[in-house]
Amino acid sequence: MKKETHLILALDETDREKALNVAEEVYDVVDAIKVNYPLVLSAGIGVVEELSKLSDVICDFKIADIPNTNMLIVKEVLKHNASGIIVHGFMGGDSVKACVDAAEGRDVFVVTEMSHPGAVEFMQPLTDKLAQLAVDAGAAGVIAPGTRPERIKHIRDIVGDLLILSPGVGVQGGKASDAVSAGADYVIVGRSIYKSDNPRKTAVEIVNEIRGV
Ligand code: OMP
Repeated sequence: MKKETHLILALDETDREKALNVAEEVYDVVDAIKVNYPLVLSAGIGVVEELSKLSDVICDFKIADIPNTNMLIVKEVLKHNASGIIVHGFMGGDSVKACVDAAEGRDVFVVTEMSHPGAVEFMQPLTDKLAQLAVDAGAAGVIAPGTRPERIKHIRDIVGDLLILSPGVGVQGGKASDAVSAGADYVIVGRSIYKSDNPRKTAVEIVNEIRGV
């Protein structure tokens, strides 16, 4: 995945045509496009391959199963030309390792602590272990909360030079420049861009904010 603008678009738009239009508008100002269940369930998995003609695509399926099922899911995802995949870590090291092995060099990102308020209930007490698990399993990077820059700093201390991708910027209240200053390699932004009247202008504004850091 390239690292030019440090911005990843979260394309959770469920109208296929609208989603593809937004992707066409912003693909050259983002480093990757992330898809999640909302778009894939509405448009079909083929949308991943379609988007991959414009950009690297990260499949955010937050995989959380036994190692064999995880392996099968990752292999299916890769058939559609995804560059990366997001997995949970709380199932344990064997389940994450199964994803890394099945990914055959493609990027696996492990969720360490989510960006929403509820993440402090059960995830935050486990964040350190999940971050260490990502390192031990050979993941390419981790997901860390763009809503809590101090937690990004903390997670950076554990994961060393692994990539940190931080969602929660924009509608959830996080600020791109704060996340990058705290150590995020990329910020993930969804609604602020794809719901904007001018998605490209909004994306460029975020990129400029990041460049100011
Ligand atoms: P917006 O809140 O619309 O910018 O979208 C954020 C995107 O990042 C969505 O696709 C979420 O599913 C995803 N996300 C989080 O918001 N918080 C997390 O902790 C993790 C993710 C993720 O794994 O991408």
